Amino acid sequence: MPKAELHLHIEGTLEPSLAFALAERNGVVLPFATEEELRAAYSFTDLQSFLDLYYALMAVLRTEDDFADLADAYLARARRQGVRHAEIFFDPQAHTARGVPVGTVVDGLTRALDAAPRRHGITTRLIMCFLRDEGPEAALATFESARPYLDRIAAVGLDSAEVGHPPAAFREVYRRAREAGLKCVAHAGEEGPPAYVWEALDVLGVDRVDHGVRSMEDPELVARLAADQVPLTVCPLSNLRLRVVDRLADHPLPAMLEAGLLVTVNSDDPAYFGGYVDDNFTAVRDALGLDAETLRTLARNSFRASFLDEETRARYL
Ligand code: ES4
Ligand code: ZN
Repeated sequence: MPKAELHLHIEGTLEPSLAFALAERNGVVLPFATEEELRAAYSFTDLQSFLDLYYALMAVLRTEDDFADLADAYLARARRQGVRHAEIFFDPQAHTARGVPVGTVVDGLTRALDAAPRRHGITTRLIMCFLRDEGPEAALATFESARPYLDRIAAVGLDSAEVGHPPAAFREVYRRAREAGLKCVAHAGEEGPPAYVWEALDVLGVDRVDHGVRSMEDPELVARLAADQVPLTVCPLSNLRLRVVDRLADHPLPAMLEAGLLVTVNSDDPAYFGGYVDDNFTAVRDALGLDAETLRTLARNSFRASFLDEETRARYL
């Protein structure tokens, strides 16, 4: 089924095999001797323990070619899962902190993304995320250092450790992003409370909420999200692996659809969470008993919620 993927961290598509190949190519020594040893480290139980491994493995990403190879590998797999359009997050601060210039990251990623329509039949957008646990001043500095590349960036986002880092602190960088003509999204309501979703909407003015599953705890928030048809990019296998839900059968996705929310299904960090986007569709179908029409609605929602222009979007609806 043709679909768009709207919540995908490109660094979260780094498979163990590519990590070892890039480590070899760049002379980087990983703290894991074998792929098996690395896979054994995927025993995270919450967002922070996942992020520790996610940031550690990025040490292998150093050159423009590395970022191009990473993105091309994702696009090839995504196409096999029915993806026709992908809006892809990247974390510039996770690379600049290691001495990799933001231009190297953007040039490498856009080389693969520019080739994707012909090579894979996938259109793309790039979303630059700020690491919320690094704070608002670092986000502002990151935004300013990326100004030369903004013509290749569609939107800004906010990710990393959520609890204790509410959206409101990032008001100024979102104001600048919007002033520069960018769209705005933010992770909110994954591990954080509904108040963070309210702030993402009312202080940051986001066009979409990433995750947002904890919005279901606040009926007034649900009413607002439904009334404004604010898209929510839900990531079921991520929620399961990071224990936002104990069992997929307990996932709020059906209740979210029932409440009239504009929900989409996405893979988040597929190399870490046990599946790409169609694997997420299959998992919720099986665990929650979703019928074919509901699955079609979710796929249609992914295009409705995308940043594609109206005319292109209409061709998928
Ligand atoms: C992330 Cl699942 C998740 N949540 C927040 N930040 C992230 N960065 C990469 N994956
Ligand atoms: Zn995410």
